[in-house]
Amino acid sequence: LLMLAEPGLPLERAGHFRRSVAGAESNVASGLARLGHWARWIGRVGDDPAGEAVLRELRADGVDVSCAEMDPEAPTGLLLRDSHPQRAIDVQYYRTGSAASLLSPAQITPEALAGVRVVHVSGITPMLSPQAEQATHALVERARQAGAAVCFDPNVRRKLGTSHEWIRRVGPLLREADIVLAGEDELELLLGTGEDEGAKALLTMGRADCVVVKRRDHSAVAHTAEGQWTQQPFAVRVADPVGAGDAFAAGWLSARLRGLDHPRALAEAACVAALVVQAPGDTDGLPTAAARDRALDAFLRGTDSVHR
Ligand code: KDG
Repeated sequence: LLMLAEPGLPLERAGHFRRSVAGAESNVASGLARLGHWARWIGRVGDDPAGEAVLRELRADGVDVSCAEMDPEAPTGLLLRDSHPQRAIDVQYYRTGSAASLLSPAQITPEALAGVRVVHVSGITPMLSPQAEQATHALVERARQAGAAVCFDPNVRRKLGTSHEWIRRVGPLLREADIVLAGEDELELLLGTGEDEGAKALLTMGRADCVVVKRRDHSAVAHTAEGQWTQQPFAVRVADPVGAGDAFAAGWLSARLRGLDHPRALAEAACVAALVVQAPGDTDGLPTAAARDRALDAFLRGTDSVHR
C-alpha cells in the first residue's frame, strides 16, 4: 500500500496522504491490464483493510488477483513517499515482516503460470527477504518450465540493501532473464560495465535476446543480436517521476506481445512512461490502449502542447 504525500512538501512536513497502490510488479500488471491485456499478479498482502484495498484497486484495473494471497499473520507492506517533479523522492518503507516478504516458492504453482506468455519480475522482490528470494528463483525456473519468457527489471532501491547485497542477490538474475529492462546506472552497479559491454555480456553469456537500457538522459536503447534501436524521451511536464520504469515496461511488453517491432515497442514504451510521469502516483497516469494511441500520435506529430 502506498500513502502518497500531498505534492511539493517534504515527507516529514506532509500532513495529508492519499491512499494508493504501488509495487513494481503490480504497477506493470496494472499497466498491461489497462492496455487491454490479461495480466495476473502473484503477490501477498495482509488479511487486513490495507490488503483489501490493494486487491480491490488491482481488480478495478482489471488485474487477475486469483493467485494473490492474504496472509492472516503478517500485515500488508506499507510505503510512504513524497512527490516532487525535481527533488529526489523520499521513501519510507514499513515492510520488514510484511506479508510480501513472506512470499514463498509454494505460492508459485504450475496453475498460477498456466498459459502465461511472459513473467515480469523486479529485483525488489528477491531483496525483501531470503524467502522472497527463493520464491523469485522458483518463479524464474517454473516460468521456464511453463514456456513463458522471463522479463527482469532490477529496479535497484538503495534502502533495501547495500551495493554488495544487490550485486550478490540480484546480479545473477540478469543472466537468467530472456528480456532485461535496466537502467544504465543499474547495469554499471550490477555488472560493473558500461551499457554496450553489459548488454553484449547479457546477450552472449546470459539468456537474454533483448536488453533494453534506460539511459540517464531518459533515452532508451534496445540491444539485440540483430542490431540496436534508440528512442528519445517525449518531452512532457513531469509531476511525479516514480513509476516511469514500470510504465515503460508495460508499454514495451504490450507492443512486443502484439508482435510489433523494436522501434515501435520503444516508442509505445516511452509514450506510456511520458503519460505516467505527468500524473501523481505510480499508476494514475496509466493509459488505455486508445489513450496511448492518441497520445503517441500527438507526440509523433509534435502537435501536443508539451513543455520540458
Ligand atoms: O517502481 C516503482 C516502485 O519502486 C514503487 O512502486 C514502490 O515497490 C516499490 C519500492 O520498493 O520502491
